[in-house]
Amino acid sequence: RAEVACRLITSRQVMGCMAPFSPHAHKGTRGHLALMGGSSGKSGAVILAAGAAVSGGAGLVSTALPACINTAFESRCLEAMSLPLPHGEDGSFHPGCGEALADFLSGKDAVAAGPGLTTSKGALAALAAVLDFCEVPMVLDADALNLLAEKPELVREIKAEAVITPHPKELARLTGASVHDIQADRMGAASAFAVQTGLHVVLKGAGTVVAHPDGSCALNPTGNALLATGGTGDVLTGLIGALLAQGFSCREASEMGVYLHGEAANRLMDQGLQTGMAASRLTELLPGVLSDAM
Ligand code: NPW
Ligand code: AMP
Ligand code: MG
Repeated sequence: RAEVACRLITSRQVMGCMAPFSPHAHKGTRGHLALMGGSSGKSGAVILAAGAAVSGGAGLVSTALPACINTAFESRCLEAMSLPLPHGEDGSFHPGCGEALADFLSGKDAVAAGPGLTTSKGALAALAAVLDFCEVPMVLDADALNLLAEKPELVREIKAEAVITPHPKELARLTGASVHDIQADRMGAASAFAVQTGLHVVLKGAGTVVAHPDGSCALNPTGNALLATGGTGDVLTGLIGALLAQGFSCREASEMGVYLHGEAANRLMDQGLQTGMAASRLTELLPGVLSDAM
């Protein structure tokens, strides 16, 4: 087993990172996040990610999604804008959405892609367009990672600096290793993939590891098993996207994002919550957690 340099993400490192913003700030100076994902049956994934991006401090959030979930999105997410695009019979993006997505990315400060996307033909075309046209930092999660696992050559299409946020099974699909082997050496697995691909790798699960392209690793001390429910990963993606949109580097946004996300879960546990944490409860706490990090 190769030696991997690993440090702990500390409160001292993260708390104080969020610079108080100028009194002259306006929504156009606070970062515009482009979010892409969602499908029929998984509208919640983009609703959660967009809500977390708003609570994570992005000035503007715009979401490109299949039109069939637009009403659900707009009724649940009042602060974010949406771009409804043609959908196929499978409730995912229509394969012809590429050009519209290229226009959609114009003027955005960061991109988050993958929550609820599916791995359909249309989803693949949508992801390929995003990878092709994105020139700003991005975070890729969920089905964006499952598509990269099916088409490894797409990893080379990533031109921008990028964070990926796999859970162990998603990293297993990407690397071809078993979940068992990844879990047996989480730092080694995350670090090797970060070095191989040049991506910042957030390997999620108890004891989240963040690995950077130089091979260095950071272990996140926050978070707890309240997070073991559907949608918490989608919240993390929106939060990291919001931090990227506000100008944090991939290295900073990945480490701050996992720390602050876990801190929100710790505060809920401190309040006495022991089970049944809806992922949206994290989002409700994020503004307070981020304010404490100022
Ligand atoms: P098992 O059961 O142990 O074999 P998938 P997904 C494993 C969207 N969502 N340690 C575990 O495997 C997402 O955004 C939509 C070890 C588990 O069963 C995606 O687009 C929601 N193993 C899509 O659904 C809310 C671990 O992985 C399997 C692990 C599919 O995403 C839910 C699940 O992985 C969801 O976010 C760990 N820490 N964590 C919505 N409301 O719209 C996971 N596993 O098959 O990739 O499915 O992660 O649910
Ligand atoms: P996902 O699997 O994409 O929904 O992401 C789940 C989120 O919850 C990630 O941020 C994980 O790190 C976190 N998580 C899940 N289970 C645990 C656990 N037992 N302890 C700490 N964090 C967890
Ligand atoms: Mg997930």
